[in-house]
Amino acid sequence: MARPLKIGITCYPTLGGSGVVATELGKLLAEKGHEIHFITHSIPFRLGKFQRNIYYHEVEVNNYYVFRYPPYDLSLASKMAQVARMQKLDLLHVHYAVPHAICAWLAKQMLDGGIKTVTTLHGTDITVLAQDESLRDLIRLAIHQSDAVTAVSRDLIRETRERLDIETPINLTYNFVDKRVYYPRECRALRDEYAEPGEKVLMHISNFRPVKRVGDVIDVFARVNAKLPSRLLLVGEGPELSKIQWQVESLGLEDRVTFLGKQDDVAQVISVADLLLLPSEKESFGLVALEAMACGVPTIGSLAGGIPELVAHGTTGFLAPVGDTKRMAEYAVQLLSDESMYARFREACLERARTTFCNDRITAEYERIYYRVLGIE
Ligand code: GMT
Repeated sequence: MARPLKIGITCYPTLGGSGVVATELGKLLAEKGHEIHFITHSIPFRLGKFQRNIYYHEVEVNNYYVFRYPPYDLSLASKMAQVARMQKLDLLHVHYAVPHAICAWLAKQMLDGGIKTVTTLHGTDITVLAQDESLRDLIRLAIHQSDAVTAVSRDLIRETRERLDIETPINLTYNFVDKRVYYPRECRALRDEYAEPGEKVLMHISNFRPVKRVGDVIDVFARVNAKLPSRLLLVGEGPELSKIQWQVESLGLEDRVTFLGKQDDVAQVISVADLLLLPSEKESFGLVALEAMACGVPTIGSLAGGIPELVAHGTTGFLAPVGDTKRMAEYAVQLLSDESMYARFREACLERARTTFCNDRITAEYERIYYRVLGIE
């Protein structure tokens, strides 16, 4: 390996797949001997126990009385420059264009250009924020000024180009899961708590935002349950939660659906499921479907965004147009009723997670990008 690097990582530390991927990447790079400096407003929630080569620098927002809105972005940019100078960082790898890539660019100016920046686009920075006229130029600037840009799916690259009208090279770097954490866990006792023998277990995990179409999850489940006795486990919390609770009650499904709230040990929880439901309106990648895949759980989902790049239709799951809950339910029943088909899908899930989305492979891809921007062969 070329020399170990000193890397600053900034992400949204408290929630979301982007925070998970950024944190897991930092941990894996640290294991490979790189020095990782997280520069965030709070400790990334997946950081876990103490690990050699990992440092955390908290961004404190200056609440000076003239500020009507405390300027987090400026505090972050200053902190990035300060950490980069003190720790002699080689580069800043930021997750999300806004505000992180802009802050990295500002930090670079403060350092007279003496640092490289890599930006990873995760989705909503483009699919939602770039629709806002007031932010579009800022996002375009953030992308143009990065020394390298990566995106988590081909679909996101396409959408970035279309929405922002840019030709900057964007590397396709898929998300990954750590195979030492995500594998089929022993879960018989846990499963017995939620389902009778012979019942199927369907699961949905999300932040319960409208884009996840959790209402469709309930609809698919109701249709499946009418054919095969099943249980639905809902993991996560968010703005749609009470609406969904009401929907479950109005369908008389309370004794079939369990709300598990937020869960830390996703690999353990997912292992309980026979199927994951991911009917999102938009999903640039859909990390939870990869987490499920690595635990041997096929996904029934929507043909949205990057999901078809992750879930191989007819091999590791089935996909239907957004909102087509009837077709999704038919696929679910077909898969759950055919033992040998299910066994094939399960094997294919494990194989695909181990190969295409393997942590070693994706981490090495990021390293290649770092060395390239630094001009180190
Ligand atoms: O909207 C979310 O689900 C959260 C968001 C985030 O900040 O983590 O997720 C985005 O990034 C994830 C990690 O790359 C992707 O797996 C999600 O598909 C993406 N969300 C959307 O595109 C809606």
